[in-house]
Amino acid sequence: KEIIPKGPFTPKFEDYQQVYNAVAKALEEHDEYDDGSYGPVLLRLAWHASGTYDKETGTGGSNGATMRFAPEGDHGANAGLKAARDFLEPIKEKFPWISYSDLWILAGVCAIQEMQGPHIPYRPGRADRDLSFCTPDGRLPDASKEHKHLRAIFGRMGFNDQEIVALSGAHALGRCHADRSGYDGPWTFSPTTLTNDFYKLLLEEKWQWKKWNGPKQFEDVKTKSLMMLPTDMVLIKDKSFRQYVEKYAKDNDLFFKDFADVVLRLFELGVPFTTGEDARWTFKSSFDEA
Ligand code: DDH
Repeated sequence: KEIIPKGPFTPKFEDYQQVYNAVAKALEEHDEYDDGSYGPVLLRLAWHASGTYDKETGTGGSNGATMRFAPEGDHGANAGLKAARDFLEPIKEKFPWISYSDLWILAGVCAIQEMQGPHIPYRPGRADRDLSFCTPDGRLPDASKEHKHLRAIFGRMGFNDQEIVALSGAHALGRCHADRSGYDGPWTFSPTTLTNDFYKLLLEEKWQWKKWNGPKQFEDVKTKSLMMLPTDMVLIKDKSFRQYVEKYAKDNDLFFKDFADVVLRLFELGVPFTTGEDARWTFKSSFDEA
């Protein structure tokens, strides 16, 4: 006879670690994608789910997973993120008790850790919401803009200059796709391993405008195989931003510490947790000892 448990299933840390392990396994299995990993696009999904937060109105943020719906999924900034959402669909089927909103953020944490980044403490508590919660277009950064735009966009989420620079180190990972954003190319030579290379390359390479028909972007003079967005270049042109680029270029441990702190907060923006900060868990990665 089947034993039917009483009451709703209350998943525990071990259950979420199993979801983590399933995402990590799928990352390893699907090394045919892009530069060999879905990790970067999974991280971008988690960031674009979270980065819509507006501290004044309390709207947006990772609670809701409203990018599943057309208005938000079709925003220009979200072009290509369907690849990440589709990648996670079999995981959602296997663990139907997890909300899409919790799953997307857990996958972002997993992507960072599996690309050898720092551990990012995590707590569940996000609930999926309907399309009436979709945020208006224009809340995510526009790569063609200047320092004022960066401070306005990230200030709206509650982040300062140091935090903007720390978050931007994520561009050590992944690449731009001409058929998604219009921009093209990777920022670093190892786009599936998180390091402070983004900052080092910004400072150490010579950058020039790329001559092409696409949107204005920079290429490195030496190899012409790396890129920087106009908003990336702002981080060394603006004095206040630049001091942090210099710090992180010199000290990978400091970058990892500040990156973990600020990503943790990004991923929790606007989430009505019923648990305290002490309820955060740290998932074991493939690199941790058993
Ligand atoms: Fe980014 N990003 N991002 N980014 N981002 C792109 C790709 C990736 C901006 C624009 C772009 C962050 C901040 C900014 C990642 C993570 C993060 C692309 C290319 C554009 C354009 C998309 C495509 O063509 O596929 C701008 C502008 C900003 C800013 O103003 C600061 C932040 C804060 C993060 C983060 O994760 C914390 C990642 C990862 C990618 C690579 C995606 C991929 O598919 O590969």
